[in-house]
Amino acid sequence: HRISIIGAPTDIGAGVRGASMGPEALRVANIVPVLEGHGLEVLDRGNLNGPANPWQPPKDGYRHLNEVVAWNKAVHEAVHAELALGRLPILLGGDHCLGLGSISAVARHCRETNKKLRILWLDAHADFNTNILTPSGNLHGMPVACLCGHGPQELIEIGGQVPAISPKWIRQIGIRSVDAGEKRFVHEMDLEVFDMRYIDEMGMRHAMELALATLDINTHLHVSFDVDFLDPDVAPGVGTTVKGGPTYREAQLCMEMIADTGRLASLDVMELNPALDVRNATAEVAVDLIESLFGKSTLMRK
Ligand code: DIR
Ligand code: MN
Ligand code: MN
Ligand code: MN
Repeated sequence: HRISIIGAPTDIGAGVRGASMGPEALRVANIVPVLEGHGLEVLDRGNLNGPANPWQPPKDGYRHLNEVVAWNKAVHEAVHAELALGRLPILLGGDHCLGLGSISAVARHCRETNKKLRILWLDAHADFNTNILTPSGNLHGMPVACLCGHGPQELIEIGGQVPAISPKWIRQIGIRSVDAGEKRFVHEMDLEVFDMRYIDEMGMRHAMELALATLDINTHLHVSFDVDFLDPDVAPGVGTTVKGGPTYREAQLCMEMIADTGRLASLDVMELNPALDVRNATAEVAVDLIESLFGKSTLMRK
């Protein structure tokens, strides 16, 4: 695959400022040369532009809705353009509200090319809130619901088809913080969630075997990697840490098993917050894991 890096420097959907610095921190942690080291052709397309963060309270259960729409439209067009060129887009966030723009573009591309879509959502959170259910009004807690057609019209229609995706296409991994109303909605919509209890009891290997079970030769696999997926001991540089996440080794196995499918076709790396990081260590761990996602392995594959 030929890779295109797209930076989206904003924290417009988050409750803590600083994810706007994520793209540059990932570049400083050498994301481009690391991928090139695996023989991949990488083009850094630079950063998208969008409205500044006005840091206002929520209105009707949404904070910064107009600005979130503007950023997501920019992300949607940029990601779709790379896919149309036959390239593999890596979106560097930015907060996770931009998963809507990215994945709606992937879904549109899959409709245009008759591909089956599977989405792995690696996160501490389900990101399945609505303006009624949300305790915060922060849109980074709502992108999965928006993709499934539950959200403000201006946002859910960005992909050109509502809903952009079916909940059946999503597998969530590493979940350990779901708000009360959100929990009922996840249950109602029957999302496939491999939460931390499942990973504790069954292991990351079994969780990933099931999460990847329905891939075939015609599948476009999208990975949406919220860096808060990782345990805060290894990844402190995020706005909403939740203890009890995957260890470094569990996260490596998760990425290696995805790489082994050979189906990865687009990626989001979201919520890295350099303002809260320790000497860019979280960015370095993220790049290390991305390297595994693109085929780094200790030994030759047999
Ligand atoms: C919480 C936090 N569930 C909310 N969400 C996220 O505000 O909706 N934190 N995504 O990263
Ligand atoms: Mn998230
Ligand atoms: Mn999260
Ligand atoms: Mn491809």
